[in-house]
Amino acid sequence: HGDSEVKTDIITLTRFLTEEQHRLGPHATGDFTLLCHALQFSFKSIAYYIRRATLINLIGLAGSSNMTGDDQKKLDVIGNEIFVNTMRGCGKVKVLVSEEEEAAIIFPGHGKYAVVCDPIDGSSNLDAGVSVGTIFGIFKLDDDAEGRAEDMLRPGTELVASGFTMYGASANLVLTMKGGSVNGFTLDNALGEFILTHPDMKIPKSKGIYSVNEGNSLYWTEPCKAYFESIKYPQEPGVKPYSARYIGSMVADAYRTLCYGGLFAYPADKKSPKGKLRILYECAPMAMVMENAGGLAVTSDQRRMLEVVPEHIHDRSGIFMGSYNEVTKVTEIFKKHG
Ligand code: AHM
Ligand code: MG
Repeated sequence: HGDSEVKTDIITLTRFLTEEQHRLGPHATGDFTLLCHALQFSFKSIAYYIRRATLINLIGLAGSSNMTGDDQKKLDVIGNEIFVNTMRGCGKVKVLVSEEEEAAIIFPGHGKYAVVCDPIDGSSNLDAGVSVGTIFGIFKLDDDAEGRAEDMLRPGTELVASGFTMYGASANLVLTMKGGSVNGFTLDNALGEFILTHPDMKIPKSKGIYSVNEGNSLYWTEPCKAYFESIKYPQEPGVKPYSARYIGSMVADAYRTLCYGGLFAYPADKKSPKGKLRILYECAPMAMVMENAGGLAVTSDQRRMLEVVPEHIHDRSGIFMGSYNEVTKVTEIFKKHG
């Protein structure tokens, strides 16, 4: 390579995936690579529609609500349709679980993979132009699996890959594979390619930032109250209280936490004893990203998030995730007050 000012030897997601496939050796069939290509197309499409939302008047209610009774926005519908269609079209997916679909979708054919997704998480923020994102996880099915919703009731430790795309100032894709590192890609709109911009992301070990919906504090359990008190009113001389940052869009809060460190929490509380966020397509994929970046993710009863097995595809859990030392502190305080 020469010293021209234009960087010509860039690593696109396509190149990254091809190199990964070669690294896995000759027995890798390329099915996973094809599935990832379909995924990246859905991210590009969703990014495109979000960007155009105000222009083509997509903002507003679609006149339907999803199974949990939330108002469903037009973009939610579109994001879900894009996702379902790309996953069906790639021929590699047998089962798909989406936040927007009450039942698991079973595709005919020989797909070996199962995909979980929240096509547009944080969509209540869309009208205000706040960053939203797509969260996804990929499981590999047993060779003889027929494809049933029950196939998805597994712990996050069995995810072969997971990640999310944040549609912000640019579209940022964070991808991690089982036992691997966390890599960040940025969509170059002109090239239409995700470019590796954040290789081997590591979450800082400690950081005095907390991210939680403080408006729920009336309903918090005693250990939960004790933890947040401890970081807001430190007792040791010279220790500064933590800063609060809460966007209310998990992907954006998680991305900041990954980049700067700190703690993100959506605890189970007296009003929502199971928490708000969904295990399969919100908590587990994020937990895998956090752990592979050197952080931690635990439930409200301080179990490792990735080991939780949901009983139903839409089950929820409390979650505390982020920097290693910050999550460890949560666990210590919960044990003391539990
Ligand atoms: P959604 O899947 O209906 O968009 O809800 C999930 C979102 C997360 O992005 C975010 O972390 C959380 O809900 C915010 O909830 P709250 O408004 O209760 O703080
Ligand atoms: Mg969601």
